[in-house]
Amino acid sequence: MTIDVATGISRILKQEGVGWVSTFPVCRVNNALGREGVPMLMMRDDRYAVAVADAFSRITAGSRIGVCTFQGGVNAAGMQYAYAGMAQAYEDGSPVLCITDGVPAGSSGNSQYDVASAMKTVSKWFGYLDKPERTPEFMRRAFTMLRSGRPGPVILAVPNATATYDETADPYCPVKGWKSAPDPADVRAAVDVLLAARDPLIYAGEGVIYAGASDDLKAFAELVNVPVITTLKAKGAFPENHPLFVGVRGDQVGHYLNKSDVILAVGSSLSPGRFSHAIPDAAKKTIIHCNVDELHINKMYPTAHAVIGDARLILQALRQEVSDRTSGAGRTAGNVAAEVRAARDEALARYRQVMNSGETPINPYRVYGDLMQVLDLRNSFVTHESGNTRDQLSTVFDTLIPRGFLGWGNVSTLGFSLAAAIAAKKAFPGRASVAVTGEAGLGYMLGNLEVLLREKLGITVVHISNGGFAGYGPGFWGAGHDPFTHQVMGPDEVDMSKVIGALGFHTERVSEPAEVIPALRRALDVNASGRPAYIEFICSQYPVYGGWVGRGEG
Ligand SMILES: Cc1ncc(C[n+]2csc(CCOP(=O)(O)OP(=O)(O)O)c2C)c(N)n1
Ligand SMILES: [Mg+2]
Repeated sequence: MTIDVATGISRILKQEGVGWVSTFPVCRVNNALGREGVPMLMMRDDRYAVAVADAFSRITAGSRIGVCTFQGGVNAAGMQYAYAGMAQAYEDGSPVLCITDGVPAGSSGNSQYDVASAMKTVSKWFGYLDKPERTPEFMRRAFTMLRSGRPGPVILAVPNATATYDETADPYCPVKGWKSAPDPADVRAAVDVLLAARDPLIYAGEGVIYAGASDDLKAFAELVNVPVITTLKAKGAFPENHPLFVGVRGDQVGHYLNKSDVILAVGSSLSPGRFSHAIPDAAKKTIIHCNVDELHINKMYPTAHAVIGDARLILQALRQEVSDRTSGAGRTAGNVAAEVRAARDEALARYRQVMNSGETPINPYRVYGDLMQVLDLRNSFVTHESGNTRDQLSTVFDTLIPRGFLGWGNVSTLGFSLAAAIAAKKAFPGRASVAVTGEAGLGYMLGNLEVLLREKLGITVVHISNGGFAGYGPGFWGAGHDPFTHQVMGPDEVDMSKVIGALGFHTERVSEPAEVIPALRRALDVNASGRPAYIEFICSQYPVYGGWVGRGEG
């Protein structure tokens, strides 16, 4: 049967289990998606079309691939605006499928912006579908790359969506994706080092979540009796109420990074970043680096032992090896759990104190502490924004299940939290979904709030309303690193709860600490009936949070 390329793509997406596609018009595949019954989540700009699909892939750990479409081709306005979304997905290694118009044959070189070279800088693979018959082949390749190896975005450009081909000539079969197991010799070498270590530390990255290896990480950490830190993006990969959990950031994390002699990194690139810990005095430590491929091995620090493969298969192999060598007893060490607990209690004391603060303006930690009380932490989703909400929440917010909290942003593009909260609602409709933002993130998301009303997405936006870009301004923490660009119109000048309330959201403006919990409860209640909520908490600027450890400390 002869079909056009757009119809072929739509049918293949259905075969691949794609339940909806986020978009901002126009893309020439969209009408076929509509005809074929693939629902479209129409965002209000192209960047958010990408970000929602990207976040869906993250939140489902790639088990359900997020797909988006946006305008490309000769008139690539949509693509140019979507670029920020793709750059974020690429930077963070998210397996999202982006479909766009390709520059038609005969039109290349006419516009200034070079689609192919731009797209190649933000994708694991950029496919240009140059012949209609190649539709199944390109889709197979796309899903192979989305479901195997190191995660990253795939971009498919379709120059002629109405060209036709014979659907029966190359019937499409869904791609399962493949994993690789580590070399047993590397596993043995890693275990030699680990069992001889004095103060080993597990450094867990987001690869653990993509591999579905959280339970394996827990079982392995318990067997070897080794404390665990997680990266920002892996927050939740290890249950944060576990006795071996050290933290994501905070003095206790620095303490353990400094004192460790062996670091077993799993599912983390160990890349030096603005929002990650370096390994202090790395030359004096032994690094075992378990990763899905070689890209990050011997990057920045010499890797003493690499173990290459899928994080779950690696953790299972390591566990088996340790178990065999110790007759199932595991590694005996002192009372590691008690030491971890003491280090956490000491480092977190000052945050726990302000989580109970009765001061006004409200201390932002009071909002976070109350949020933890109101939510069922095993059945909810919270994410942060760029700015202090990221730094504060990643220091204190207890995450008990993978993706109960989404940490994001090797570089953090303001506004992503709304996309993440939408994606979480789509992925787990029964879970409460909360985005915590400052005024800058809110500014980015305003145009997209209509989507929540139209789609009846019961999400709560928590605004830590502090009238400025808190990390930039002058205050009790010093002169501020950018005081000239710090202040915006704050709660005294504009009442955002009225602005957003006029749109149709349930809104409240809260200035009393005692009102935080009741207001959050009311918001979550209206969310349950599909109505979005915005709560403005009038807060102090309180840029206090755990730091990231640098290379030289020790
Ligand atoms: C797209 C983008 N541009 C610029 C930045 C730099 N940036 C990071 S946080 C921030 C301001 C945050 O202020 P606010 O939202 O009020 O949060 P607060 O720290 O006060 O809680 C800016 C401009 C960024 N992260 N993303
Ligand atoms: Mg602010």
